[in-house]
Amino acid sequence: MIDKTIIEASNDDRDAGLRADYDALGEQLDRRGIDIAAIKAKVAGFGIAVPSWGVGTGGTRFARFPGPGEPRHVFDKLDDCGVIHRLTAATPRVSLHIPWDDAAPADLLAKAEETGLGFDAMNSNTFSDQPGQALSYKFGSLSHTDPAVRAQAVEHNLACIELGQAIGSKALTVWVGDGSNFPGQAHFARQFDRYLDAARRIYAGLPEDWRLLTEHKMYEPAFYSTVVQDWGTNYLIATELGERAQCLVDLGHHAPNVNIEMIVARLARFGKLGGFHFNDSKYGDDDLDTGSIDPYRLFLVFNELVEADGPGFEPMHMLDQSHNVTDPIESLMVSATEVQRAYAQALLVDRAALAGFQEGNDALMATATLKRAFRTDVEPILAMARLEAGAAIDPVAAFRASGYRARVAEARPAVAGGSGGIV
Ligand code: LRH
Ligand code: MN
Ligand code: MN
Repeated sequence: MIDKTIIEASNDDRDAGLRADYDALGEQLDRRGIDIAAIKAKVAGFGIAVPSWGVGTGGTRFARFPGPGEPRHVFDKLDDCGVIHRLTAATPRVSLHIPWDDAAPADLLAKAEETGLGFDAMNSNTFSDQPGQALSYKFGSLSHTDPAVRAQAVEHNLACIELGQAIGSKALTVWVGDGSNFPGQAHFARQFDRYLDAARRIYAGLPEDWRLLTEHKMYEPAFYSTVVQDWGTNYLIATELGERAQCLVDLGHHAPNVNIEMIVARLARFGKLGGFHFNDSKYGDDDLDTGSIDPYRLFLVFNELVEADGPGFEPMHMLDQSHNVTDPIESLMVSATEVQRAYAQALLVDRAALAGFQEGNDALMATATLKRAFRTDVEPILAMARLEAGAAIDPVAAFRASGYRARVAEARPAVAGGSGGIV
C-alpha cells in the first residue's frame, strides 16, 4: 500500500536533521534530570485507535463535499487505517461502528491481518434508523417509551458485542442520542429509569473480560434535554451498572469553558474513567482535528492521566473526529501525533516540584512548572520513535510522496456530494 522505499527515501532526507535535534533535546532534558530514551520508549508504546468513520469525509447536516478515493466499505476503511499506522506507527487499532462496518468476522480478521491492525472498542448505533429496521429510533432507543424499541436497541448492542468477540475487541462504547426537544416532552426520571433498565440488560451480556463504556454528550440530536448529558449522569450509569462499566469522555461533548481535565481527574480517582474520544472544538461537538484549537487543554488532560497512572489504570484512547476540508488520512495522522505530543509533554512535568508548589500554595510556580513542560518541543522524540519503528519522520510528506490517494481514487468511484451526514 505504501512502498517501503517511499518511506525510506522520505526519511533519508530528514535523518541527519532529526538526529541533531534529538541529541540537542536529549542534552536539554538531561540537564532537567529527564532521560529522553525513557520518554521515547513510553511514546513508542502508546497507541491511539482510529475511528473507522473518520477516514471518510464527514460533512455537516448542511452539506458534504467528498474527496477523491472515498472508502466504499469497511475494507477500504481498513486499508486507509493501515496507511495511517504504517506511516505513524501510532494507531495499531481501529474502532468499528455497527452497522456501518458490519461484515463477516472472518473477512474482518483477514483484512486486519493484511493491514497490520487490531480492533479497538466496538460502537453501536441506535441514534439513526437503518434500511429495513423494524422500529424507529425517532423518539429514542434505550430510553424509548415503547419496550419493543428498547428491546431492539438492546439486541443491537448485544449483536455488537458478539461481533466484537469474534474479532478480538474488548469493549463496547454506547452513545445514544435519546432526549427531548421540548420542555414537557419527556419525563426526566422515568426516561432515565428506562435507559438504566435497558443498559443493565446490555451489561448482563458483557463478557467477563470486556468493558462497557458509556459516552455522554450535552446536546444534539436532542436540543432541549439529553438522557446521558454530562459526566455526572455518566458516573451514575457506570456506578449503577457495575465494575466493568466506565465513562467515556469525548472532548467535544461538553459546554464551552467546562473544565474537562478536572472531570478526567474525578473519574480517574473513582475508577470510572474508561476512555476517550479525542477531537477538538471551538463551539460544541465540532469534531475538529485533535489539538488544532486548544493544544494546551489536551496537554492538561494528559497531565491528569500521567498523574493518575498506576496499576489497573487503563483508559482507552480513540480519536473521534470528522474531516470536512482536509484529506482524512492526513488529519488522522496529524491528530494521532498530537495525542502522542500531549502525552510526551505531560511526561516531562516535574511532578515533585509541582507537588511542592501546590502544597506551598505557590500558584505562579505551579503553573510555570506545567508551562515549562508544555513549551518543550518534543517533536524529535515523536519523530525518532516513528523512525525506529520503520514509520515516517514526516508522515504527511511521505503520504503525499506515496501517491496513495491518487491510486485509490482510480479504484474507488467518485462519490457525489450533497446533503449532510456523519459518514
Ligand atoms: C456522537 C459521537 C459518538 C458517535 C460518533 C459518530 O456525537 O461522538 O461517539 O458514535 O459521534
Ligand atoms: Mn464520540
Ligand atoms: Mn460527538
